[in-house]
Amino acid sequence: MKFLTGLLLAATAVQAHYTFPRLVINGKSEEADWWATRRTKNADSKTGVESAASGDIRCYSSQTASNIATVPAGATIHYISTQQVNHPGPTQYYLAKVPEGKSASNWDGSGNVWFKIHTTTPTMDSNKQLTWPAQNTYVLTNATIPAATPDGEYLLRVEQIALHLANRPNGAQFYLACTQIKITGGGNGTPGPLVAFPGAYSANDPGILVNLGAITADSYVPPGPAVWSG
Ligand SMILES: [Cu+2]
Repeated sequence: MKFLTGLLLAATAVQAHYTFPRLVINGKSEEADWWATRRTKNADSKTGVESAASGDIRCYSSQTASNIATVPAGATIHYISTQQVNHPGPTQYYLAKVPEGKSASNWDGSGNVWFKIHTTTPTMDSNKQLTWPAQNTYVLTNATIPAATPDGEYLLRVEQIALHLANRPNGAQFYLACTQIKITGGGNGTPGPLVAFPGAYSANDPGILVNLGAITADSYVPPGPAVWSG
């Protein structure tokens, strides 16, 4: 019996990590895992990226996806996780417009091209723990594609930053994925500020190197640029 309990605990520890293989657009999921979302390097291991300076911080992938998902501007989106997102930390969404002559199905997302469209803020729960929206569920929090986003192909980047070990350098874990999308019915906004991955984050950012037990909900500062809301 004791042996069995140990096995169950070990399995639980592995399942603490997660990947985001499916984008959901206005309530409709991608047809299959990794359909338009680029299969991430941790698809099997589920381990997070631990260095904000790593090339893996951009899309955590070494391959493209076979499809491009159509996303109407103004759409509500979220991702489905393979495991419960049980680690505290923000969920953020970014977009990068594919340059002329490239396609979402082959572009690598390099350069100062990424703008943030959504972040989440924590609350203090009754146990004095900082908790983020959609924590401990299989679905990441909703975001809206700003209506003013210009038409065209984009990479959509989702991340959830696990901060349970973030009180030591490179202790934060980044769980992320990029999806190949085509935005339709958009506007003529000028998205920004634009940042690069890697580059947008540093290991010492107050939202990355942080002791969650020592801050208030109001004082948490998520890493990266301000949100562009269109
Ligand atoms: Cu974990």
